[in-house]
Amino acid sequence: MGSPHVAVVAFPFSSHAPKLLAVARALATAAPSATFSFLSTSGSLERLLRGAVVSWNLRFVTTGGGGEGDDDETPAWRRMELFVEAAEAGGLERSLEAAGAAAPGAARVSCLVGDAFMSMAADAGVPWVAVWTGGPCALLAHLRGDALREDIGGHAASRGDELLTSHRGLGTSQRRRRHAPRHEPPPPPRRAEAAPLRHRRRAQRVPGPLPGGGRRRPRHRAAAPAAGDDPHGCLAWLDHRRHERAVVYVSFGTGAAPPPDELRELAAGLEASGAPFLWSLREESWPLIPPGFLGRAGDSKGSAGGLVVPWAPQAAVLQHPEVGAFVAHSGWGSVVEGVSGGVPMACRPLFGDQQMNARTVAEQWRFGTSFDGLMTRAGVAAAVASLLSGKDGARMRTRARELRAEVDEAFRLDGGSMINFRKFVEIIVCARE
Ligand code: U2F
Repeated sequence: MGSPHVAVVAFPFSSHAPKLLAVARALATAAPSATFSFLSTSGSLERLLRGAVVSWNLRFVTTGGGGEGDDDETPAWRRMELFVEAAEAGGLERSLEAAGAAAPGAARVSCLVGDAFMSMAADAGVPWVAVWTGGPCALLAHLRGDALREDIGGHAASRGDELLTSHRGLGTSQRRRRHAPRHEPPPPPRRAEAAPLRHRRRAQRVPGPLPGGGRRRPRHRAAAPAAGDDPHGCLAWLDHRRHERAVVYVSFGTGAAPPPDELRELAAGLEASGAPFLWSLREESWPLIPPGFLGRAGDSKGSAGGLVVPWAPQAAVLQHPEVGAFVAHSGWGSVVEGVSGGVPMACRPLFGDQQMNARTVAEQWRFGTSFDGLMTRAGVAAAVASLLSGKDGARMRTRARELRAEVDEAFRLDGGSMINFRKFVEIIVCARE
């Protein structure tokens, strides 16, 4: 029996690849006697590895893309589709063979840990563990996809307000049918093909369990820096503030953005709140916010009330003692980082699992709130004031602190997450065809 060789396979779009790389790094450090190969496209690897220090037993293998690249002409959904098609058409298996050939002792891949969106990995002929980077309730909704579809049928719109109480695990916290993840509709001509709900052999594929849904499709963020980079001096700007937990941090992740009208309302609401803010906003959206707003916000050296940047080192920002509130789309990575930082959140879910994640924040974990529909100037100002210092927000601030303490506990050497992680390492290292 050769030495273990684990392939970690990324889905190279939005923040999926950095999340898988974090998994790969943790695994490689925990199992120094095993070889790990991280598979992603060349563009994705180039972005991920800029300045990164990685363990000696973690290797990088370029997968054929089809869909990946910095070609702005091709819409993101099409690049994703091309990428998945290429992987399904034998691309993934060829990459696994290449990883084996290049590994020490030409050790064949003995286990595959892959982003759940790479469901073709199930057919690769090696034990496969799928990593779900979204919220757990959304995963449950995907796994129960057939039952949900049968239950709701063509009445998703008219029955949207009904609670999901008949679905175990989904109906415990005010989750309604309209909160279930939806199939993001691709534009014609594929729409006609995708509309009837077909049975899908692999329930965890990219489309959600329900038809219809969000109008905005995720956009590829080709130029996003590596997660920890701070090219715009956000941490230094925070260091210069003097009032603990007084800053509101705003970010809508790496995919979609709120529509222009809402962005303007958000900007006006931030100003109206009077709270200092740090806003990670992609530069393409800057022309959409009111003239003069950026000027008034100031820059990283100024002492003005706000800082707008195209990218912030979010995880570190949310750990900073100055940050007291987080306005976000409730992407799962952001929710987890909000919890880890003990920062109460105001959620404006945009698509996919984000509706369910927002319910988790507001109704289940109760350390935040969710906008009831669109963001308005008054709604943003009120939410920010409440989270930072309002009476209503006191309970959420307390919950946020309690949850952070639970996270700290879970990540102690003998904590629940660490025990589970060590079990996981054992499983993948011992896995054999
Ligand atoms: C998709 O999520 P997103 O990539 O849009 O959002 P998150 O899951 O919240 O992850 C964003 C990550 O990017 C980092 C941030 C998160 O780790 O710290 N980041 C940053 O470092 N600096 C910035 O200025 C902006 C972001 C999808 F849209 C969601 O619905 C899913 O839940 C998610 C699942 O992986 O993928």
